[in-house]
Amino acid sequence: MQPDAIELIPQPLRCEPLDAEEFVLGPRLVILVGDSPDEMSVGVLAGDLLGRLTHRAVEVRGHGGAVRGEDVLVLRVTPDAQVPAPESTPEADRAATAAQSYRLEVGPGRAQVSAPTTEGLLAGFLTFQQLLRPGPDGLLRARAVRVEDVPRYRWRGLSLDIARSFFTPDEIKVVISLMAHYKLNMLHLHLTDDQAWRLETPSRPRLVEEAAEGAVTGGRGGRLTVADLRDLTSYASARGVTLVPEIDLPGHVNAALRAYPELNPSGEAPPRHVGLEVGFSRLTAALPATQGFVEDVLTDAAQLTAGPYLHLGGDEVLTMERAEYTELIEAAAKVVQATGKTVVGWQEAAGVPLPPGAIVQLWDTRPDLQAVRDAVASGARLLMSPGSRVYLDMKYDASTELGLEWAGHIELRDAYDWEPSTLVEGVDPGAVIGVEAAVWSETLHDLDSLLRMLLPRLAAVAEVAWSVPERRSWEGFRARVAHQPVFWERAGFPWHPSPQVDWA
Ligand code: TNX
Repeated sequence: MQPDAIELIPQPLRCEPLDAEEFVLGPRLVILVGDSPDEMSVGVLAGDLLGRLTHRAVEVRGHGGAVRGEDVLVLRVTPDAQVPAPESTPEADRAATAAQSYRLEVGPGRAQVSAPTTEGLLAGFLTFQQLLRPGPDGLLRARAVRVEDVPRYRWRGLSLDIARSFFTPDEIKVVISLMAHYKLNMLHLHLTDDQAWRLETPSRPRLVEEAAEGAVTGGRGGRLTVADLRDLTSYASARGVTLVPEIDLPGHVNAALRAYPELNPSGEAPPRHVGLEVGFSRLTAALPATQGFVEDVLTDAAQLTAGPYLHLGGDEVLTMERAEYTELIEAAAKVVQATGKTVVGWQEAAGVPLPPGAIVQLWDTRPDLQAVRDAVASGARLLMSPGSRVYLDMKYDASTELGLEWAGHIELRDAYDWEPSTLVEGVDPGAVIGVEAAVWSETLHDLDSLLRMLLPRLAAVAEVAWSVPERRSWEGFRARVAHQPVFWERAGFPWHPSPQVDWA
């Protein structure tokens, strides 16, 4: 049997069909978990998800075992379940990725996920969930398989722009659930831009008071409160997703300049920005108010999120000399470092001396990339977000109603058929920390529009980030993705019926 005949996305490292009956999700389903609170919370989430699928409450039981006649799903954390990272995983990330590994075995009456951590356990459960298909009797069933799986890259992300147009916490949760379904683990939130400032920032209350209701023309205003962010953090964490906040500096700051006029050389607030132009707004290094502002907003953003990363932007500052840009980014990076977080910045920041281990996010492969190579040579890691592959706000083709076109059209195969480790010539493949899709909201002003751009391309990017090159092929992906709409439709998600796939 071909490996692609088992319809999983992303493709696992190893997956072998077993010669046995399938597991039927019948009325006597129980989830058995280990004793730790963390295992119990994965069990509760699994029970909740399966309960929704079966329209029945699913019992989650600690140790004690099953009663005869019950169908059991066993979820357990055990160090010996670890699957070693594959060759193509960068040395620096082998331990972190192996920690996200899992083993799954499915047979009649019993399915078991074992993993070294709860992240791995959750990933294994989600694989099990993807195996579930309705049988002729209407009951869901999973075929008998053995899976051993470990991600290739530790960073499998999606960047979501909630600044141009706002997405509510509930909508962000939908995106997080979708990410988890495809084992994406990093949600980068683009929280600030020219049009608006979305994050309640306690040290600088005027930011949301004055600038949260803005949006691009046709877009939605709104803000995330401190409580919203806390709630999103735990929702995401329960699903294996880490939030990465971005405060975009020193450009993309028109909203901040409106809220705090002392950040302008003239001392006067600029007009609202509702257009699509970029690159015109900027902080000014020589102004006395600037450094305090940068310290306040980055420190607040660091304190409000639990994850180890903080993104300081750095993109598209078109009205500033290099020296001033360097001064501002260096100062901002020091603030981030002082908060204990790892600096992430867009590729323009690569020319600036950054703290050790900083992450440079590549988005534009058109300019000369020497500064990126140099940054890598001095220890930076690279996050791959090439616009022409993974900018999911690009139109699929000329007939796509919404979206932009500056990086070209991106059909499903474009999003799938590329290799992150060789994208930038002359860079050590070991420097690549992972892959991140991005979806900007200039033209996407509601959840349905957003989802139609994400599906099916997000599944493609997830496989690029998770699966080793030897296990990836367009033909294989094309065959497997054809069976994904059952999940999207069950959830009521709109999607783009790419003509490149024979949808099942
Ligand atoms: C480029 S990529 C941008 C964003 C736009 C996006 C639209 C990057 C760092 N900047 O400001 O929203 O293109 O596709």
